[in-house]
Amino acid sequence: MRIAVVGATGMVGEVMLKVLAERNFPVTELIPVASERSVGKEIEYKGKKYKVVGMQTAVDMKADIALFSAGGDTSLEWAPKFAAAGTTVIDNSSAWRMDPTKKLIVPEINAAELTAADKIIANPNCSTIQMVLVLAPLHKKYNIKRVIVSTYQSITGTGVKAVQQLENEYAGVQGEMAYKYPIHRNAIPQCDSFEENGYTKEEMKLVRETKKILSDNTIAITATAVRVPIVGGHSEAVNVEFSNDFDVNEVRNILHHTDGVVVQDNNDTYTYPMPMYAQGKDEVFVGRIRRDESQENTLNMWIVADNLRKGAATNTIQIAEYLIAAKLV
Ligand code: 2RA
Repeated sequence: MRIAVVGATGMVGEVMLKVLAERNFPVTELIPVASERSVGKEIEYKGKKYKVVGMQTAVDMKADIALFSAGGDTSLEWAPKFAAAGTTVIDNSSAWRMDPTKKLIVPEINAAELTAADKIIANPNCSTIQMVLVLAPLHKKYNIKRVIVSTYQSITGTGVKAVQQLENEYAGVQGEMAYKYPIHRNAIPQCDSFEENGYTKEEMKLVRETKKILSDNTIAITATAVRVPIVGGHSEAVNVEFSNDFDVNEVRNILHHTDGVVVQDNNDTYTYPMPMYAQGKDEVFVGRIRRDESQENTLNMWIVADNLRKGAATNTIQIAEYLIAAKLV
């Protein structure tokens, strides 16, 4: 497979290259792509060096699949050009996610929706992916009425500038700010910009994308997204009300048998998910599973995942693996 990685020099792009190699993805030709200022830079993949090329050069090379993580504006401009050249694009930005003509895919949930006609496929937001992977089997079994989610999001979701800001603040030096406020010893209740309704874009991604992936607009969802000074992954406190009652042990068993989910839930052994231990892994970890004693048919959970892997790079590559296995590319 001729594979283009668009945004190859960025944080997610670098993880995509790492995961492609780890999963021994059938890459016959790698095309690292980045903005003009990075053209000519060398990247290494599986011990071999490749020169970064610009966008138009990459379009002209007619990759089979292009894995995009280059921001929404770049995706809006260039994904259609890659698609017109016959390349199937899997995009990590928010540009296409809510487009009614585009599929929003978590392979374990809805890969079967994909057809050969899908030439631009949207990868959901990282905080959405880890939540819906856990919610999907429970929705099927108990029917979700409402979700309340609070997120505790890694600074890697913002990018290199945020990681540098935290390191500067650790060192007590003033540097470029990724956020309006210090992130060291702080928690910032704003991820991305605010919308008219007073929620942030990050919070509304959780609301809108979850409904699209689960194909159910009747689910009521509200979210609060918070940035915290850690790097391992995103954590989420999820409260979910079902139409039907449930048994907590049955919930654990359902999740234990859900592809891509690992249950870590034992108070006696202090077993629960934490981003420090989720970092570098591809699974979504769930624990603190307990009935919400304040409301019937309602459950509390704690969900953690590496936002750069299952939240971005790995999910994207799993979509590409599905396309190949289903002979859609
Ligand atoms: C964030 N999910 O964490 C967003 C974008 N990666 O900032």
